[in-house]
Amino acid sequence: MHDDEQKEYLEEPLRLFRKKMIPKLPSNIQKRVIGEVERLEELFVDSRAPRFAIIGRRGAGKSTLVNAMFQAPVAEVGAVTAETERGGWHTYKNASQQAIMEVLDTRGFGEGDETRFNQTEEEVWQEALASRYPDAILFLVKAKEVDARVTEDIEQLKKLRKIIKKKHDYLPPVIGIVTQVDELDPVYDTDPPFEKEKIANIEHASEHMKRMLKKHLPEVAGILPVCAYIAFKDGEMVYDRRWKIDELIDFLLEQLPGSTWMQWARITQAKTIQSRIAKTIGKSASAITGGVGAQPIPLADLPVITGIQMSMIAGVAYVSGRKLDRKSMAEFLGAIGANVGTAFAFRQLARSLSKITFPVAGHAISGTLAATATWGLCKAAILYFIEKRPVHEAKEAYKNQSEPPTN
Ligand SMILES: Nc1nc2c(ncn2[C@@H]2O[C@H](COP(=O)(O)OP(=O)(O)OP(=O)(O)O)[C@@H](O)[C@H]2O)c(=O)[nH]1
Ligand SMILES: [Mg+2]
Repeated sequence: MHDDEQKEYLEEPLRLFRKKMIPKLPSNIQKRVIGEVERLEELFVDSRAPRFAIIGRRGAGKSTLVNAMFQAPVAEVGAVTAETERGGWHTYKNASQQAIMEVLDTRGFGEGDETRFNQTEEEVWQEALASRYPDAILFLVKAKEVDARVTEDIEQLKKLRKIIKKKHDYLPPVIGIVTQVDELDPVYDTDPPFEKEKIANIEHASEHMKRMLKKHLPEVAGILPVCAYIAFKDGEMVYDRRWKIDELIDFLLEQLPGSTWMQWARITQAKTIQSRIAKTIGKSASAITGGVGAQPIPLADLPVITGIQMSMIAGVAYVSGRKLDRKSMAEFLGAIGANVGTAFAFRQLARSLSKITFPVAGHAISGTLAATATWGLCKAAILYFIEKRPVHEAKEAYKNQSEPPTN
């Protein structure tokens, strides 16, 4: 996602801060601040689409799960042939043709059809894994089939991890997913939230899968039961039987590297995820501005610091799925009544920051003040962009500034 707006609003302020501000900081502050800048760089600059390997037998619900996470019919459900893209990467793109998620297609997994492509499964994987590796492996088993023989599948999975470890020195976490739990008894209890009896059977199936996976793969990251069933008509969702998909999305976030978080939030459109990432951004930005503000700063440097706040606001807006442009940022600043200095610096930021003299004279800031102001802006941005609350609430949050949480 490296379009111009992204560079201008997310990356450029960080780059300027690194270049112009960091060298001026006393070493004790410098160290702390650099750590936080790196955190933001991981989120903003290194940002890329998350990559998964989704493993499971035919009909396990791999494509359906992808659609459930996207809330859109992006993957073909119940595809008739197993031949397309076997062993290759499938890239999901947004309307602007940017890659937003990549899935290593392991169709044909465990089907022993090695002759079809004159390539063994291992050869297919070696090829697919030459350039990229999955950040995480999702291992799907139908709830009704958890006691079928999955040992072979687990062996395959381990082989896949081994190749990745050897090639990329990375061991992707494995997440076991019990799919299609709605199919378990009692059959009349089809729609979530499920009744007691169904829940007990779901737990039973999950426990079974957990025991099995743990036995062969003790380091498995977690087991989650889900129902991913959704139906679309003409691109619109007409039926939604999803259960525990948000929990899965949340769990996956913890397994994914920070560089994929921004995209993950946008793909899944999950508000809880978006808020969590936004708060991470806000905490780093507050620590940076607070650290810098802890010592006297020449006025000429203020825009560099304001730039961090702007980068933060742009980050929150981006996470919410908004297009990054001047309009949405200006709208927000206007709505919360941020001071002209902030808005001014922001408008100029993309041009030459070094040439700007900050228009608000005598703007004395202290470390705490800078940190609380930044955190106030973050809270307001979360309410405005993510929670989509009325403007006056965002304004309140900005005015009632408090210290950022320490954890
Ligand atoms: N009831 C129910 N049906 C599901 C669920 N998930 C998937 N299905 C159905 O199961 C069938 C197979 O789902 P797919 O998502 O195509 O499975 P897949 O793993 O991608 O299959 P292949 O691509 O052929 O390997 C489809 O008819 C889905 O509608 C679920 O959670 N509940
Ligand atoms: Mg499929």
